[in-house]
Amino acid sequence: MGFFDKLKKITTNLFSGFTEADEAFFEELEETLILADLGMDTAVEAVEELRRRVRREHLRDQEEVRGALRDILAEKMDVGEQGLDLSTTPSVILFIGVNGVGKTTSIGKVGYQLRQEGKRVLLCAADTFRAAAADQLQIWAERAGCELVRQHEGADPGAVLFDALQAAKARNVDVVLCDTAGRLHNKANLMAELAKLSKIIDRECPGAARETLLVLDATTGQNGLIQARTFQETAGLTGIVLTKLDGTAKGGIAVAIARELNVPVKLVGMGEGIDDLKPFDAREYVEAII
Ligand SMILES: Nc1nc2c(ncn2[C@@H]2O[C@H](COP(=O)(O)OP(=O)(O)O)[C@@H](O)[C@H]2O)c(=O)[nH]1
Ligand SMILES: [Mg+2]
Repeated sequence: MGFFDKLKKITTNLFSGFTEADEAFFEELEETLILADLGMDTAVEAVEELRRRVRREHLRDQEEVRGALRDILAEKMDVGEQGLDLSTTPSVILFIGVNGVGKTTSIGKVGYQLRQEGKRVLLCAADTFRAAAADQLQIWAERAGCELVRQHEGADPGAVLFDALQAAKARNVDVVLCDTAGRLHNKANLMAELAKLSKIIDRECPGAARETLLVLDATTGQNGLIQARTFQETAGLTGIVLTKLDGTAKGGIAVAIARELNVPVKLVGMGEGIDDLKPFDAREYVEAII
């Protein structure tokens, strides 16, 4: 079962008992959306807008109301370009996020997809905090047919990235995918390190197309949003990779993220395999959940 099929259930029951868009319906809808992980603020706001639209446009039947709700949610998710900017050679994508969310795995998957498109891809093992991290990235590099730049455990992540960018320029690499640590001694250290990596890219590849993608585990629901705010403040995100949507995640978090952070979800992870990554399409998504 595909990702969008899984999501289809969210409001099915609600609409199956639909008779009219009365107060009871709106209340139940709000509750359903909160349970689906849209978060309180986003759910309340969406239902309020729907109330207004139903009144103003005299919407009556189920299909009209459903269509209006789809439009409202799609508008909330319309916060920027959903594709990756790979317009220069090299382009550089930093993957950031806390431990265990799926950064390394997502890099492997993105690398594989770019290879399928014929691009030359280099993975940069700038998570030097744990020895296993570079080993794991190396396995993905082999699987995906990507090049790899790594150093020893505990190496300066900035030095690894510097090497990777030099190699990319010398070898005419199309895309550099940079892994980063999810945990350091404390949060301030982690944020300082991300800022430093960003400066190295500015200096070594000025004018390069860049993405800073925050990887979020969808099963953590509203907690993911709290993490995301911290990263957004310091790292300046260009997009979200929402992982583990194949698990128990209800999926509504994608709407909450776009609305609260004003950052588009660009990719969704739906499993541990190399092929389990999909570009995110807000319209398709909204049609699947509503
Ligand atoms: N089910 C599922 N598991 C995932 C997905 N993405 C990553 N994982 C798993 O989550 C765990 C942590 O992933 P990893 O890439 O090491 O996270 P990192 O610490 O952020 O680099 C691994 O067991 C992955 O196989 C996904 O989309 N779906
Ligand atoms: Mg990792």
